[in-house]
Amino acid sequence: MSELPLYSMIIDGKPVLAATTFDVINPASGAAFARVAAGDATHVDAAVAAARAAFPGWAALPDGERSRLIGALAEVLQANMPELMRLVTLETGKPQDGLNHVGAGMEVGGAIAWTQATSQLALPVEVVQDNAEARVEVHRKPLGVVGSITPWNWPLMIAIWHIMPALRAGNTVVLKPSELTPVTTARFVELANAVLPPGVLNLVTGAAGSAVGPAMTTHPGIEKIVFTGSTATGRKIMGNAAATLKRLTLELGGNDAGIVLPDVDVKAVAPKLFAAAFHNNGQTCACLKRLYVHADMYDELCAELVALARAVKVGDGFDPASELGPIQNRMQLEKVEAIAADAHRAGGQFLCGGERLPGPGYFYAPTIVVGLDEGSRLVDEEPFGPILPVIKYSDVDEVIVRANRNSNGLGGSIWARDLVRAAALASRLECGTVWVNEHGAVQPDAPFGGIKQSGIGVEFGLHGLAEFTSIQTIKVMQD
Ligand code: TXE
Repeated sequence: MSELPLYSMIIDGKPVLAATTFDVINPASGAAFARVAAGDATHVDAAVAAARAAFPGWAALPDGERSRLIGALAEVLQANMPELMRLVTLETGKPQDGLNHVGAGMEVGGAIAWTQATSQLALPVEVVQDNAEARVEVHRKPLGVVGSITPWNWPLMIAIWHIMPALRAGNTVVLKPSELTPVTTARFVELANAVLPPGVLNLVTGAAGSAVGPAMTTHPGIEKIVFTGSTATGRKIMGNAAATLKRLTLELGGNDAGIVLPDVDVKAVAPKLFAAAFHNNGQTCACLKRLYVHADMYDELCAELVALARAVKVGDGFDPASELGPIQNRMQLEKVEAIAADAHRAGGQFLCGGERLPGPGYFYAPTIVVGLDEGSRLVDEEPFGPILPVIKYSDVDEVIVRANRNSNGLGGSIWARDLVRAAALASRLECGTVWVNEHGAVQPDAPFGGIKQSGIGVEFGLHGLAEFTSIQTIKVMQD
């Protein structure tokens, strides 16, 4: 019998085990460090039943009371920050601090900040007519049970992004974390259930290929699915959700372009560009994934980026010197290797990296490739790993067209000293968020989401909160 710690599901406020368990791997060692209950469709049924039973009471709470309880969840996260940070590093591999401070500390700290901010959001009744004839009010009502399906790259943070607005709006939740990173989420849901009424937040864990995800997306008792993950899985979820006409928020992949104009200070922007592309090993939906650089300073900027890539410290996330950890899983490492092999075949020149690093874990050297254009996999697909194509351009109007020639539309950035020109170019990029002189930074009050194949709907702020509600219009005639 294995001595590994065992994490249970949480259904109706109680820990629930299953007939079997599955192992969770530490990507820095390739070895299992925990076991998790391998749930199935019957557990989804039980969790949905608990969430449905809890819904009327939770939805009927005074708004201020729900806000207070969500504020209490922020305190729970804060009080357990060291343990949660340790679990984040164990299951994702990301360093405790990390390149540009993007690591486990940011993940748990961000979870606290988002929870606090979401506790303060409110969608008051909107009055669109109030005169002698009639009063017309627009009310926001909770949907019922929300199903949340999360990925492995930011497991706790993304769970918080899903759960908190759902709860704030008065819904109850059934949450399924990625089979690759269920542990931090399981611990958080356990802690949260000491604060929330039973059934308000339920956790069902499933092994790879289990029936848990499909059972949620087809379940007649779930009103909405909020999903963050790949475009391919997003399409399956949308198909499965059709029969019950579920509401959907889908935050899918991105292949964000960054465009560097010739007026920049190369030495000043290089570290910012490097961090935007390589933080969390490129495993963030809104990492900079295609870098277009003007011919005037192309060689100079490439040299700066290569120096940064060679200097960055890759290692175990618990080593305080590590800025980048391993890639989170073997499948993703192999995907990065396949895209690198394709880049070689397509004539790309590797200025650095291009290989695994020694060790039992899934480590890969930060890699910069030049000499490729659209039409190669490395430029057209998101590698979701530490490999960046740097692409030369000479005409600004043309590069906007090239950047837009991609099925993704999550984020993009313009890097320039002339901010007026940069802002004008920003509005021509086809994506949900454009940054000028930064890339990928999100905040709890600004909507974030993709267009084209990058998703449907937005998260964060009032626009994000509204997606967890339905509208009821009430018209009262005045005589
Ligand atoms: O994601 P999946 P994977 C991208 C990245 C990566 C690729 C594949 O390019 O290489 O996705 O990663 C659950 N019904 N992103 O395979 O499959 C699954 O259990 C319901 C971008 O890990 O999308 C997990 O909980 N659920 C992304 C979740 O979906 C299903 C972050 C995500 O898994 C399901 C991560 C089904 N049929 C990867 N099949 C981003 N947007 O940031 C799987 N799942």
